[in-house]
Amino acid sequence: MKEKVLKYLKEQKEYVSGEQISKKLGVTRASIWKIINKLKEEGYMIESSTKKGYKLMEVPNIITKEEVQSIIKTQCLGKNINYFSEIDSTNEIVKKLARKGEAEGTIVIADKQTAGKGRLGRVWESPSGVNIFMSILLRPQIKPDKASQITLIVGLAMCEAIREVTGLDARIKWPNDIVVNGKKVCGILTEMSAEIDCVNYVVVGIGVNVNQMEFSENLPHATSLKIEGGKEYQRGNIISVFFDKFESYYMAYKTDITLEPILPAYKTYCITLADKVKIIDSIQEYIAEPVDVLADGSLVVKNEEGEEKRIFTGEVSVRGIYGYV
Ligand code: BT5
Repeated sequence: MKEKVLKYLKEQKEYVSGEQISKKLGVTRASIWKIINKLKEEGYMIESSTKKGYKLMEVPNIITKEEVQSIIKTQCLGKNINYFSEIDSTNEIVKKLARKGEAEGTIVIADKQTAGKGRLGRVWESPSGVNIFMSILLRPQIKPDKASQITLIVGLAMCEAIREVTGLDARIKWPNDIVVNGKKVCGILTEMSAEIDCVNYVVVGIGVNVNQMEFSENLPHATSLKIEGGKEYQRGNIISVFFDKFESYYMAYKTDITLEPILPAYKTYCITLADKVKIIDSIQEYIAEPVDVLADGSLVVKNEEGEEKRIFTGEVSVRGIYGYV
């Protein structure tokens, strides 16, 4: 009921009486009063006047279940939102839910992670109150070798969401880091459970540095939207715009299992295509000229001997020749 009251208050431009809310939502005025008090405790500024009723004046920068539910506009994804003020890793929780049979589109959001993970066992810095840590459960009917393609779709949707909400020139470092002014603001970790020829489920975990102002010394390539944009951003807005975009791309992808429709936009924002890169694989490092990103998500590069090579996600690291991008 709390999310319904919140949504209703958000829709009203003027004061609305307790009686109106209770009639509209079919609950007693006493429960409305309790819910309003709870919302106030969470930081919502709600003006109450005995004559006029209630009016929502300001929304706090939080990403609780009710806040996200009140702004998310998706049709299929995000119908089941689980929120934790503190958790080890949102990916781990989604994996547990997946094993229990939860439906596609289930989301786990956390305000803080105590064991946030990057790829290959790396650590993802996850302090409280400032960033987005969320994971999505997907159950696409695809072969396991296609799962990494979903990460590119997520990267594009988040890059576009960041651009739209902040106006910053966010770019994608192939395959799916998002950078602003050459530094990383978002990382994506895709994990899956699969049989030889079919995927049981995919978990996409996304970490966005939204309002963090300082990073550990060992993270020279990290930045946040607030550091780059010089102002604070509502975390909920970024989540909501992201889901708008991601849902439409993902639904289209599930029909044809190709990245073809998103490639033009992906390439527009892909900073890796802009300049020479250093390719680091398990045996060697070499400088190459980026050529293209293909519909299967691979990156085509030309080495210094003029030979073209296709690089698949997960096989190698791609760096700028003078730094991270
Ligand atoms: C990633 O790994 O970029 C994937 C990060 C995914 C994090 C999300 S948060 C929600 C969900 N739950 C999880 O437990 N994880 C996901 P990778 O490309 O391996 O980058 C990791 C490297 O980035 C680290 O080794 C650090 O060098 C650096 N790093 C760590 N924390 C960072 C941060 N907050 N911002 C930018 N860089 C960071």
